[in-house]
Amino acid sequence: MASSTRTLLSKCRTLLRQNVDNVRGSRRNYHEGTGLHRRNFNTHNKTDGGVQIGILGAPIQSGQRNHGVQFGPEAIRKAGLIEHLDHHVGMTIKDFGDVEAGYVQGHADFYLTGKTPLRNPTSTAQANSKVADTVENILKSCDVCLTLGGDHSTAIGTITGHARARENISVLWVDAHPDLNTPVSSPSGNIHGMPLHFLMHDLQNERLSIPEFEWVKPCITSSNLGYIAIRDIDPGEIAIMKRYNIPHCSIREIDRNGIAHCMEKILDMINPSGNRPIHLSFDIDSLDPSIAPATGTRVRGGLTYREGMYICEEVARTGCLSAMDLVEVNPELSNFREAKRTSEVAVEIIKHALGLSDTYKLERHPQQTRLKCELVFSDAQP
Ligand SMILES: [Mn+2]
Repeated sequence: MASSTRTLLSKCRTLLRQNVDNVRGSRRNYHEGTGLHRRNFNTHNKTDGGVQIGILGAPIQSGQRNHGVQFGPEAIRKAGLIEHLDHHVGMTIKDFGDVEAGYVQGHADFYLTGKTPLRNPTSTAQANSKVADTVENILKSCDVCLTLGGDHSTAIGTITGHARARENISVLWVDAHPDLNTPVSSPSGNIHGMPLHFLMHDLQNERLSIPEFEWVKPCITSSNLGYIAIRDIDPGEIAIMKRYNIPHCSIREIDRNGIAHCMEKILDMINPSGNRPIHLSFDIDSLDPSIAPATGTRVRGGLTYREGMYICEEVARTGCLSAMDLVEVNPELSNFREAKRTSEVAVEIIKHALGLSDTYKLERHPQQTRLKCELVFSDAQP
């Protein structure tokens, strides 16, 4: 190798190391300096001194066209979700079962909205109305509500229920897609690509009058919403994101700057003072299809396993997780082994978001019987 090439390589390595150190340094300051993860807004109803996680299944499939996504909650439970969470001291799991999500396939309920009809608004709206009521109720007695989808239209219900129960929520949307279409801009007419347009204050002027969805009140603004890992974006969505300056880190930005930098940036934007209840809406298709193949809208070039887990660990670290969706696991879209693998990854995602990853050490306080989880469940007051 020529000596000039070696010198260049050596300079590159030095620069890279400095960059990594900078990112690490700012990360440290961010947490230690602001005390971000010391915030805790969940102070009610802790009768046993532990943390209560309410789990709800939302087997909604009417927001898209693939059969099988309604079996997501069952698949994730079968992958051992409850068993994985239940043995942690200081954590109580309440499984509220599944919401009744009736669906008449081929039901001709659509509206002419330009290019494509809106598909299945009646089924989707009715099921989500029940999800909203149930999530709201669960959050009266539980610290965190975990909803298992189902397709991503489920977020209409979960975010509505969350916003009814807690004030000033922020939403972190982890997904290959922004799911920000309006019924007019949508190329498919699938409601799982439009949940956010129902929920955002900024987009109400673009909202059509759809009687089934009249009950959905806007509850988030564009600055309360952050995207991470998006990579398959429709033209209408790009226009909306630019118009309202919606915080986002695309998969390309993760490539360029690393997941640590991106999480720091996005959390800082949607939860600047570190005390807002976070709604983590995790679409399994954010992960690369090689890791989570059993899902309906696979897009190559997704998050690695560790990037996905890191996102959840950082959310856990804030101490602000208040509700979570894990959606779009469809066990019928792949063979048995791949479906099982996808469901197991879903369980891992949930564990990491709840602060139970093996790599992120839990500490047992010497004087306490329950685990002191400095991630989600810190007792320290701001
Ligand atoms: Mn989605």
